[in-house]
Order: sequence, then structure tokens, then C-alpha cells
Amino acid sequence: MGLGYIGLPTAIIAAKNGVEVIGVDINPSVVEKTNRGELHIVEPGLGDMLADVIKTGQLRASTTPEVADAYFMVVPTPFKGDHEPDISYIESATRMVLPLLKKGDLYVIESTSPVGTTDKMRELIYTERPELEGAIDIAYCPERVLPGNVIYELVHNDRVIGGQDEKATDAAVAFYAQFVKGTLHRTNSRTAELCKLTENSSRDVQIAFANTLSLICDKADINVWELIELANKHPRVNILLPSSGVGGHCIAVDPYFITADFPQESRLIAEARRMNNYKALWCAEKILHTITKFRQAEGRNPVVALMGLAFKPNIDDLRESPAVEIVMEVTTENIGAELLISEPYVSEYRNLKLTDYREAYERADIVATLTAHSQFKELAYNNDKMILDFAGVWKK
Ligand code: SAJ
Repeated sequence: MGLGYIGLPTAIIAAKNGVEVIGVDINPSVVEKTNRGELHIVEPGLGDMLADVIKTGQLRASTTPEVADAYFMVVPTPFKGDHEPDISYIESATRMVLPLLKKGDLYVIESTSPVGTTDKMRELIYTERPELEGAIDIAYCPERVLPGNVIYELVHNDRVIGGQDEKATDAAVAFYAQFVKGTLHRTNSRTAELCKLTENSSRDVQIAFANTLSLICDKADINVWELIELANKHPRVNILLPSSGVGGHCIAVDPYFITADFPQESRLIAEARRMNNYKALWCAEKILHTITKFRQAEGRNPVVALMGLAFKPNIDDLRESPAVEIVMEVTTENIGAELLISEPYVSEYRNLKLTDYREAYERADIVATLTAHSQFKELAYNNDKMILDFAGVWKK
């Protein structure tokens, strides 16, 4: 259930390893495209694999589920209200398969979820189908793949598998063992749920520390990239990299699944979220301030290149992107400067006029790097320009 950035690659790789898979998505165009063997997402190397498993019939897509032996919930968990986790997609996907469930089936949630979600779905299943009480193997197994490296990580990353009981964990382990070469770590569903949230929250906290350093270094006129490189020479120090902020549907989202349920206990996690959100705002203010400084110094409006819209390098994903937030803020507040926005991975975005990154860089007086795409690193660093290298393209 769910043929998105995680569901589709998982369906394809399971099918490639001999599992007969029915991929279900409520979006008819996703289903049609998938059945034509065409990818609706950008992920290196996945297109050929899809074409193969569609041709062999090992995978077929549909808008409605069919009777099976195992059911996987790989649907979004967005927010509702003020960063409240919304598990309604998991619930509605579960309700779609409820009538099909039979004794001995496996039911797994892969969607990132607040602690206790699997318990809630267990209760829903057995309330609606009391005759099945205790006869379904119910487990939670979060995905851990990095967009851009999904095919490798889906097979080689270790997985955490948490059943509602030992038998359910066994059944889930047996399923993933068909295509996962990484170690399958056994636990219970609540621990597995919090483990996923912990992984992404720990990264968010570490990035918040790096972004904090970048603000300190800006004020102290110290090169933050050099500072971190030197500090990481210490055997027990491993600082991540500052950036224009934290985006995507994972690191910028999952910590709220902890802070919403444990507000008192998770203040450090909440503060890190605030820090990484603030970094995007700080970058926008820095750009606007630099425009004013240029105008005062040169007596004319500058040409400003805003480099990148994606939430991280070398992908086309703009979800929760700090770069987009910065561009929108600067576009709104800017008076007079000519803004050249470039994003090599998308041809259009909202009503923004996009400029080729080489032309934007060439023409610009002020250059702000918002995403560290590899293409940008081919551009020679030019001291005649006012460069705000938030994304660390040149690390100068
Ligand atoms: N970022 C920094 N500094 C860094 C590393 C990343 O600012 O040193 C920023 C990126 O620019 C981006 C954001 O953090 O805006 C997230 O990028 P990412 O590459 O750290 O992670 P995601 O969101 O693409 O994928 C994460 C991964 N989680 C961890 O590494 C703990 C991935 O393994 C998960 O499967 C994925 O979230 C998910 O789906 O949860």
C-alpha cells in the first residue's frame, strides 16, 4: 500500500527477488505509469528494474488491494495542526485491506510513525475483525534509505523489525530476508517505532550543532568549513556540515513525532528543530542585508544568483526545502535587485522564473548557494563576486 519514494522501490526490489507483488496507490496516474514500466519518481537505476518486473508480471499496480499473504503500509504520515503527527493515511490504508485479511497473514507498517501506532492498528484490526484475534502477524519495520541511494540501501542496510509478539517478528524477518542482505535486528514494535524517530532526530540535533557553529563563525569571521574539518581530526569528534537549513520529509519532520508526544522530555530535540528552521531565515536575512550593502557600495541594484531549490544535493525533491523557503522570503522582501533562481533538477517550480545555473553565476554580483549540487562545484570560485556559500559548494 503506497507507491511513493519508499513503497515503489520496495515493491520493485521484492518483485525482483521472486516475491509476487501487487502495488497499490490511490493515484490512478501513478498506477498507469507504473504498469507501463515508467517511473513517477527520480531514483538512479530504478527505471530498468521496474521495466523488468512489469514485463515478467512479478509486479503489477492497482488502485485497489487484492487478497495476499502479506500487507505493507508504506503511506505518508504528514502533519495536522501544529506539527501533530497524522496517521490517518495508515488508518485508511489499513481499512482498505481489512476485508481481505485472513488467519496467518502478515501485516507490516513501514511508514514513519509516532510510538504506539502499531498498537492502534492492531486494535483497529481486531475490533473490526474479532474472529481474527491473535491470528495476524503484526509488525513495524521502518525504512532507512537515503534518497539517491535507495536501491543499494534497501538491500544492504540493516533493518529493525519489531513485532507485536515473537511470532510476528519471525514472520516479518522471514519476509525481509528474501531480499535484505543487511542484518535484521529483532525488537518489539514500540522500540522499532521510536528507533526510526531517534535516528532522524539524532541527525537533526547534530546538524543543528553544525548550523550553530556556522552562525558563531560568521560573527567571529572564522571559516566554519575549516573549523569543522579541523575539529573532526579529533578521534572522538564527528561534526556534520552546516547548510541553508534542513529539509525533506524525514529529518525536518520526524523529530516532531517525538516532541508532540514527549514535550517535557524532548526539549533538546525541539530546540534543534527551532535552530535548523531559524538557519533558513538567517540565510534569507543575510542575502537581503548583502543586497543593501552592495547597493550602498556600488550605487546600483545587484544581480543576485540564488543557487538551488532542492532540499539536498543531486535530487529533484523540493519537499520542506529550506532553499525554497529562502527564495520565497527573498523574493517577497527584495526591492530592486534582479534575482536569478537556478535549480538544475527541475524545469519549472510554482511561478518562479528559473535560469541556467552557469548563466546565473556568470551574471551575478551576489551569489548565494542554497543546495550543494555537484554541478555548482564545477563553477570556479570568483573573488570579484560577493559569495554567500551557505551550502558549502566551495567551502571558502
Ligand atoms: N544536511 C545538513 N548537513 C549534513 C547532512 C544533511 O544540513 O551534514 C541536511 C540536508 O541538506 C537535507 C537534510 O539535512 O536538507 C536531510 O538530508 P539527509 O541526507 O541527512 O537525509 P534524508 O532526509 O535524505 O534521509 C534521512 C536519512 N536518515 C539518516 O541518515 C538518519 C535516511 O537514512 C532515512 O531513511 C530518511 O531520512 C528517511 O526516509 O527517514
